[in-house]
Amino acid sequence: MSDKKRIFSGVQPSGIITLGNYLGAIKNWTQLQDEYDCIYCIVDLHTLTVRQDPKELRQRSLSLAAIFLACGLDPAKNIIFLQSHVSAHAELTWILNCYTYFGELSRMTQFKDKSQKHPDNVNVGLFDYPVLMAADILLYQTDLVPVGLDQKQHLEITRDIAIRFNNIYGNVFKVPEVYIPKVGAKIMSLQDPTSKMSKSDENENNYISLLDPPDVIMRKFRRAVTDSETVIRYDEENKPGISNLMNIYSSLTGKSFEEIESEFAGKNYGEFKAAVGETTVEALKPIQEKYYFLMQNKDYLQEILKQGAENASRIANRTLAKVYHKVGLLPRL
Ligand code: ATP
Ligand code: LTN
Repeated sequence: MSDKKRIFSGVQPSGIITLGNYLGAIKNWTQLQDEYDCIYCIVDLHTLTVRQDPKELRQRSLSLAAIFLACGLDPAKNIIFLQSHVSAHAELTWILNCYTYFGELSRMTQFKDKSQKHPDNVNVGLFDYPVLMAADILLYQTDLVPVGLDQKQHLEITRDIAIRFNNIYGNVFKVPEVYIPKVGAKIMSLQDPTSKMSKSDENENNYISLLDPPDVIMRKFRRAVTDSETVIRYDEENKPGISNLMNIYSSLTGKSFEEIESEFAGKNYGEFKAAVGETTVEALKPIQEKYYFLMQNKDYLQEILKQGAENASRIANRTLAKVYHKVGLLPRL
């Protein structure tokens, strides 16, 4: 095994990923792949907390693998796999459930938000979501977890569970650190810039999908909600729409907010939106080309997932065996 530090992160195959997922998470993953040992998981079990169409879910899981590769993740450098292919995730979840308190899970904002969104299906899985996520991370003795800002609270509970378990049984789990990008950590909805851009949003105009064709991208940006001023200036509180567009533009071009403000001084919102749209179209073009090419070769994608699951299982089962032993389960001979 290499002495590089280990990264673990995941994305739900709950829809086609958005520009938010890309800028908040996946884009950074590609920049970390040389420096770290990276494990990237398509967290299909997590999506079951919301009703899914089985056929579509299968299709989206494979499609997400293609998107990972299209975004630049090299399968020779990273382990890419499906959560449901490594049974240790579900198994460790059960154990960790017994070391997690009802009260702390009740405080999770994602749980509260999603319960409100799906009041007819507030299932136990939704409540337990953070524990499965903790199991994902802790199984791999992860050093660093690159995620968007919305996942910070889940990382905190993961750390709390790990520390609690270690305090009882000695050093079983590495306590992971969160890695949140400086820009792009929270891309907001285009129609409601006070809430997060989310791939399972019912209104398609709220998000840019990574696979949206150029005319759709341009249209969605053109319609993005702004404000009644005319100045392009970063001010999250009073100008959430424009600030969100600046965030997207900054994250794609590497330009600072000051640079953007002077680039668009004297220009109107329409011109700025068109520039953000064009930059997005250009950034997504090579990703989309690669994606459609990969989707013609499903056997190749399946093979990567198979290899990934084998490599991931090897690491995960080592941690699981240790945990089983520590808590007093008799080994199977
Ligand atoms: P869902 O809509 O099904 O809840 P989601 O779009 O919120 O999904 P996840 O699969 O839960 O996306 O998240 C994958 C990664 O993308 C996580 O690291 C998460 O923090 C990041 N992420 C999600 N939405 C955004 C966003 N709007 N801005 C930045 N990062 C984001
Ligand atoms: N909950 C995460 C997805 C996720 C994840 C993980 C991220 C599941 N398991 C482990 C990092 C590490 C989300 O983005 N909603």
